[in-house]
Amino acid sequence: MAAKKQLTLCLVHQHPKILLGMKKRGFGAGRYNGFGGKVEEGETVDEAAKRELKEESGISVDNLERAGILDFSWEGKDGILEVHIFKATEFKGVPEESEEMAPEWFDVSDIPFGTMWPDDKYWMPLFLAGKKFSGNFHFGEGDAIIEYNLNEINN
Ligand code: 6U4
Repeated sequence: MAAKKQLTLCLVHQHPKILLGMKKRGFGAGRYNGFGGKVEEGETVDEAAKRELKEESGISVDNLERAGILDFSWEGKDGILEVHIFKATEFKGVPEESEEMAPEWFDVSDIPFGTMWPDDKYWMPLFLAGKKFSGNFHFGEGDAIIEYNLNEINN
């Protein structure tokens, strides 16, 4: 079985607003996304999510809610990204631009799906509704979705 790499993704949701960031460099540059990155050795997924949120947006959170786990894979490429998606509703500090991300608030009715990962529009409604989910997306040329599964998790 292909190795899985664990990543975090954290979105702040203060209804009707959601905090996203324009990724300035690295994987997914040019797209709006939540804040996150690789889980490092010796830290838990939750710790990684809080650290990445702080590093990339300048804000701190005490509590993170687990929202979903999605596996991403690419046609012709080895390896799977296991992305742990978290929701924060309260935070400390002021969102600030970092070397990696430029934070920006959006109304939930105006989320820039055209400039985001193509999977986001599938799971965002579940995320915004406070539902938990799991699934996987398989991408082809130009990160087009070839196949996906998405399930709501009850309880
Ligand atoms: P570093 O090591 O910081 O240079 P970088 O290449 O910038 O790494 P990384 O690995 O830190 O990126 O983080 C990638 C981020 O993109 C994580 O928060 C997970 C997220 N991500 C990856 N694939 C995604 C996808 N298909 N949909 C989505 N987020 C995705 O919404």
